[in-house]
Amino acid sequence: MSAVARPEFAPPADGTVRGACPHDCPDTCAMLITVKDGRATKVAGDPDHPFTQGFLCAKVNRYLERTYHPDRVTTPLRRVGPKGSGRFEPITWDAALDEVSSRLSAIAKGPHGPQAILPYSYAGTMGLLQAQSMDRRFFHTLGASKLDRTICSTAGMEGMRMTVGANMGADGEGVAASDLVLLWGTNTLTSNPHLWPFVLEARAKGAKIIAIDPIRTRTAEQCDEWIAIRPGTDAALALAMMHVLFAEGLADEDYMTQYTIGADQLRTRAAEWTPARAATITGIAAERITELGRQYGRAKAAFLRANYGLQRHYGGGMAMRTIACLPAVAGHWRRPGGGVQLSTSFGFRYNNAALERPDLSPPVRTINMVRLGDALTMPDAGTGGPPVQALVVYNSNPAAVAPDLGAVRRGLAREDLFTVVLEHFITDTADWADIVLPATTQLEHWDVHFAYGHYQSTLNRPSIAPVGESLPNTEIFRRLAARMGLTDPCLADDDFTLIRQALDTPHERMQGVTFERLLEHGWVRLNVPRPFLPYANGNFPTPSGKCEFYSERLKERGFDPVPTYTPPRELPETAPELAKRFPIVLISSPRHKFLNSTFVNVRSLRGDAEPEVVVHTADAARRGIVDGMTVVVANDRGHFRATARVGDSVRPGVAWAPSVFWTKLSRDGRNANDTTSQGETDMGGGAVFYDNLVEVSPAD
Ligand SMILES: Nc1nc2c(c(=O)[nH]1)N[C@H]1C(S)=C(S)[C@@H](COP(=O)(O)OP(=O)(O)OC[C@H]3O[C@@H](n4cnc5c(=O)[nH]c(N)nc54)[C@H](O)[C@@H]3O)O[C@H]1N2
Ligand SMILES: Nc1nc2c(c(=O)[nH]1)N[C@H]1C(S)=C(S)[C@@H](COP(=O)(O)OP(=O)(O)OC[C@H]3O[C@@H](n4cnc5c(=O)[nH]c(N)nc54)[C@H](O)[C@@H]3O)O[C@H]1N2
Ligand SMILES: [Mo]
Repeated sequence: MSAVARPEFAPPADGTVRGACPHDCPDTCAMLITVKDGRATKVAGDPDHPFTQGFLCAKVNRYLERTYHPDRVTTPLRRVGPKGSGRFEPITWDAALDEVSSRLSAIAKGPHGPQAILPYSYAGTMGLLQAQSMDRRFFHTLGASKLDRTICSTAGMEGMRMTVGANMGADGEGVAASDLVLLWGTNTLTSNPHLWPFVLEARAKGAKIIAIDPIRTRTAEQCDEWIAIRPGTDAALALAMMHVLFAEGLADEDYMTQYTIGADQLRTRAAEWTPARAATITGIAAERITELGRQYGRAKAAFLRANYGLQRHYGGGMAMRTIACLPAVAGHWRRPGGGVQLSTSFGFRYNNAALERPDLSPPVRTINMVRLGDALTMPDAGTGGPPVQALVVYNSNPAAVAPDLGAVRRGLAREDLFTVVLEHFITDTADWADIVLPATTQLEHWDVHFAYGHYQSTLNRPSIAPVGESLPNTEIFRRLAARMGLTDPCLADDDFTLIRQALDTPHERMQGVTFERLLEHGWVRLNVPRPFLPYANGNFPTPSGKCEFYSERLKERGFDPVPTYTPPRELPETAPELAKRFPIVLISSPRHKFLNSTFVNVRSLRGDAEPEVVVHTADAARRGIVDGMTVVVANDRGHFRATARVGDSVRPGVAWAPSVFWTKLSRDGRNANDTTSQGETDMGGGAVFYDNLVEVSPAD
């Protein structure tokens, strides 16, 4: 039985429904949705939720405009124009399921077998049901290729894992108790806005707030100081800070003795990293580095909020691993308000294996999603295996967000590729589909959520009936499985069964997180104390149980076992020839009112905006670029047009292209990802979006 059919859980005609913001953001807000006559009329943040604190962000405040958007896909669609034209005709669900199942079955039984089918999804919704449950069971049972979901965070995650043992850091609620907050490679006010009240609380009690970012973002503007680091050089800064901590007796020797391994090796390594040496690499004055080391060492509880921006470079894994050593050197893990947070995600121990059923999959190849361009254009998909003949996309918009879009588009244009897209809208990716299937939004389906910026688990109840004929992803994959004759009973589990399976875990941090409590309250804090000090007394989930300054695992994998600086692939000093033609590092981090490429088609959020690129005054002058001029941003991978914004909010040699635009809403059908590369990070196979040399020139 499908979830939508359970009368006792049907959305009310009138009232307030508890939901969860589904978006890929650390904040995972608890939402309250007001419904009148079966229509959602208001979304608000839950005032009782400790992290949401009653407000939603600029984007999700517009969730109703998105849900009831006139462009919502409301029926299944079949392509009628040429590939990529975005011309479709409505068809029935029966016809759509027949066509998709017969095409997939034919490919699975064909000469290349089921591995010629590639699922492609990311975090359009972060909900466990709609993002990683029935879809996985379906593709595992089919024997499709697997997808390595690396596009965002795997480098940093791996870096954290190597040092502290898991991607689980300090509790953001603790920031309020901090006396020094380093916002390191994160644009908090844009990408993690619900942390900001805690930052302000800390500042009101006297804490200094410092942003470490090549760009003076709106967050850096609000900080006490902006440290304009050169892109991809963060490990050098962290090593020099440790140099100061060791040299000036500011290290917590007792903490290191009890809870770390490799302190001597780290001390020796840090000794090589004088502030003067780090200054030449990071572009930060040696005196400032020395002072930062002292501030960090003398603080009672320094909170280091690292985020994913700094790990979108080749050395991103090692950079995060290195930064993650700092709180153990200075002992900040001991105190509320101290420590490092990249994520809290590993705090959540749902039963993912029960949800995803990896045991159903035969041994198959795995394709790294950041290499989608190669996977679709190379005869062996870049893996030495069969070509990709069918692509099933859901919760993602790769024709806008994947690197090296030129290659991605060449792949999507293949006449022999069968492309299915489950979507709310005709996105850049849906334009290339053979079949589009209408998906429900968060207001229309059930889900259960973890978070990566706090420690509350959240339930999402549907507040309205599905718009048009849209269906939850879970239901679409259930129906496809049935249509294809796949008979494993788990392919028929309904959404409530899935929720119960996700919550069926013996892990101690999940005790008390039950469906009943979630139904009643909407959200439940994990079974951790408040404030949660995960490593105050060691207990690192590493093989040694200690914070691993020295990592045997890294050594076995051929890495330097001790923290080091791994430079980006594309900086003038690492690629001097390339840099002669393309001397500027392009950072294409999120635009304030977009969520990756979601919300770009919401009028009140995009307005008439077109792609922009912020160029430093000195770089602009040298190129004859003036503010407002149309420029071309280019490298050997591709190019895109943008309006130049000239100023001093970026470091010289750095440009910023706020992203991720829909290419079809841009003036030349391109965006910043026409220039980014399919390269992978040192660890985790992650994307290197900001490791990207370009030239910026006047358009004509
Ligand atoms: N409004 C909004 N919020 C979002 C998103 C969105 O698109 N829009 N995206 C969501 C997602 S998916 C994610 S992963 C997070 C991402 O949010 P964050 O983790 O904050 O990451 P980014 O926005 O990619 O980059 C943050 C900052 O890192 C800086 N940066 C780039 N390279 C370097 C470097 O080498 N060193 C240092 N120190 N800084 C560097 C950038 O200039 C940028 O200001 O945000 C989530 N929240
Ligand atoms: N240049 C550049 N590129 C980037 C980034 C950057 O900073 N710069 N950021 C990168 C990062 S950090 C990330 S995480 C990725 C994000 O890339 P994606 O995960 O692809 O995120 P979105 O672009 O938001 O696209 C998500 C799509 O999922 C759809 N969707 C949402 N909910 C559902 C649902 O329930 N069912 C179905 N079927 N569809 C749904 C939405 O309508 C939307 O079109 O982009 C990466 N790309
Ligand atoms: Mo992300």
